[in-house]
Amino acid sequence: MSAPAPPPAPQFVAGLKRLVGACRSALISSHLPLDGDAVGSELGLQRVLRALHPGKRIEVLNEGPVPEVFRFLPGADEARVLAKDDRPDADLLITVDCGNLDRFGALLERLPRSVPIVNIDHHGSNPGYGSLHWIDAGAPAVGEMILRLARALGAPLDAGAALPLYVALVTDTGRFSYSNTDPRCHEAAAELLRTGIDPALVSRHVFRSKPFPLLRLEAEVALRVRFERGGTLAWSKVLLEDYAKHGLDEHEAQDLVDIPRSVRGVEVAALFREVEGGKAKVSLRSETDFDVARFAVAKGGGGHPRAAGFTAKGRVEDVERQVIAELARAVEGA
Ligand SMILES: [Mn+2]
Repeated sequence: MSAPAPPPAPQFVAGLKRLVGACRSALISSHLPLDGDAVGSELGLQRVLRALHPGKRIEVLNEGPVPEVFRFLPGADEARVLAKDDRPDADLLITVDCGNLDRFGALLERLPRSVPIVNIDHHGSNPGYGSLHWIDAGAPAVGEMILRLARALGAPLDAGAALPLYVALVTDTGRFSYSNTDPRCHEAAAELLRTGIDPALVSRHVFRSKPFPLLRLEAEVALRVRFERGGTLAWSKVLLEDYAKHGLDEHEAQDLVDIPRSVRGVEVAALFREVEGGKAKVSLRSETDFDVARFAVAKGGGGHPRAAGFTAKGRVEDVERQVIAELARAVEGA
């Protein structure tokens, strides 16, 4: 049996009401890369708060643009990108789907330290930063939490809010296929669909609108898949030169870890992504009880037990060799 998802704590709801009520200008933000849950939660929350506080400045601002596949969402065109030397005039910051404040480099430096931060997240590794936080590691997506928050705030739920929240839910659950897909997730989906939004339209925009160069990059990543531990540990990599070669923006290439992960027999998958500054980003996925979040947290990253990541210093080939050796040992010992 699965109990209905609990509402946010009354203290959180009261605190949020007080902060939003008292602020002049609020920012809603998430860190890069912006995935469907980040963008969907931002836009859904913006819609909810604007309905409750008409006339108040409530903006979505990120360090990068909303990815092309999510630009069909209402409000996406209005989302701001933090410009160089931009000092946003805001007195409240709400972060969504951000497990770690360290990943908010530039934006935090541009805001006065006195600006209160509200932290709404579902990463178990979230340390609870900010002046007010609501972390529910059992939530399938932050978008699902925003739905419960809207209910607790007494906000109307229209299709304009439901569409981004549905995108959040459908992307973070891998189209209702990952282990975080539970009854409450489908209950939330049902509630969102009742507003009249079209799930087929979402699928077409989000999952069937790939730029052809991305398909070519995915083919290359598939050819680079390597295995260890009898085919149960699989990984691949993306190099900086790949984006230029295929004429792609780095942010267009997400979820590539699903390529090694999708192979029969794979229990733990990794993707190594070369980034600027002599570093590599490592994405980890687990199909078993092996907790990749624990592994990632030990490396300064974070995530969920079955989906986590971290950034490592060094050449991507060196990071790859070292992390695979460590992963193989960790899986062995688990
Ligand atoms: Mn999420």
